[in-house]
Amino acid sequence: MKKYINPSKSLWPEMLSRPVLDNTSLKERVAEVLKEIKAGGDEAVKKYTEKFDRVVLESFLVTQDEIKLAVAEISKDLKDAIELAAKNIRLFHEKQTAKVEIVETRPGIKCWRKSVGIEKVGLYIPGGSAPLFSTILMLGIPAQIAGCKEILLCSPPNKEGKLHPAILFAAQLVGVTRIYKIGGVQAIGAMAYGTGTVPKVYKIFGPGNQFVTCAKQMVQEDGLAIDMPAGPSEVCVLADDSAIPAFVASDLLSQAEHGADSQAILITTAQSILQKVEAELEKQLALLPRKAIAEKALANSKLILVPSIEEAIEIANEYASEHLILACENAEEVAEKIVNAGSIFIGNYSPESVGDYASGTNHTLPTNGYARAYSGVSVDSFIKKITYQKLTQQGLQLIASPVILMAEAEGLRAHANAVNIRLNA
Ligand code: HSO
Ligand code: ZN
Repeated sequence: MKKYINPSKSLWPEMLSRPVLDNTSLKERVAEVLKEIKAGGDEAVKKYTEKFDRVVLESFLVTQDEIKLAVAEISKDLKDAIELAAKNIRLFHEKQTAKVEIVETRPGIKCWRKSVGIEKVGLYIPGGSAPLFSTILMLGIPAQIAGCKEILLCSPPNKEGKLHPAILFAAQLVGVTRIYKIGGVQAIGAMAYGTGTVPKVYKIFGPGNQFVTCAKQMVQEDGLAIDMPAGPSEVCVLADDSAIPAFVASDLLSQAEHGADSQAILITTAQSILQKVEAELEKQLALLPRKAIAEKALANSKLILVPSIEEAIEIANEYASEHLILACENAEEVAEKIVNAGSIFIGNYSPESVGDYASGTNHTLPTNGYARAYSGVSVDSFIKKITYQKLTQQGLQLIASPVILMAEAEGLRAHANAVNIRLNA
């Protein structure tokens, strides 16, 4: 890990830079696959599933029998854990719905706004080295609360043509309506354009590798909505001398084990913490099954020593981390001073892992500095809000003259007429 001791402000941009990915060579290949899926539908999906996932599938749709089998396959303990996590996530997200309020702006002029679930949404869940079934809870539960009617899920099949049983269990638990064994760019293309077996959706959610992310950006150009621009996962820990070095190191490593391009940043006001965390990192890293991945991620990571907590806060706001852990005195007060972060973990007993799985908050969060302007996924991400107005004849009389005046001033006579014609009727 690169170390910065009392870095001057001119060093901050380099110090807080994220690993940059070059996707220019990727774009052409992704565009080619998307084009084929759009034109060829299921046949093209089949071709690319064979090419990339190395399996020939007769049907991509997961059957009820397959789901039953998978549910029977996973242990009771894991099922209970997933159910408990789902319950907490549901409790937290249920409070995100707003009730309709009618505002009478003038007598006889009523306005209101209603949330309506996006009818058809698609969730993408990567396969690969770690099947993150927890993400199904994070996307499926808010989709269900929002009232989305069709919730599709795509995930790449393994070489036996199967999905991980925990993926199927989580999907049926949160009310996913159809599950497909389709991965990568093919999955994004199938959900974006529709095929014989996959209906077209209006918004696509979920993490993925560079190819999937690139495909999501491309279908967005074609008019589809996506959850947010995704990048490698990251954590920032802000620690003073009240932090516990072993805890801090464990948090940095839990981020690092996600992927070689993950980033973990420690900002501390205490020299001794910096040294002890470094020693702990070495100790804990050696014991990790995903050591090789975590080691690579640590190479992109930074240890920063600053003279004051105020400066640490300023740097944390500048970095705008996806996850921010506050392991310091008066952590709740410090949290009040944070304006840029995806999700904040307050105090020594709030590791990122709890938010990743089961505290109740959502783990689909803005990366790559997007936390300056974007929020994580919530029920809001699955709804659009329709506004309404209803005027009585008297209500219309009340605002007729300002509307007519403004319309005339904009040179829009037909607008003025639409009011006048009613007044004179
Ligand atoms: N930290 C990841 C989410 C995750 N962690 C899933 C474990 N499983 C991105 O926020
Ligand atoms: Zn995680």
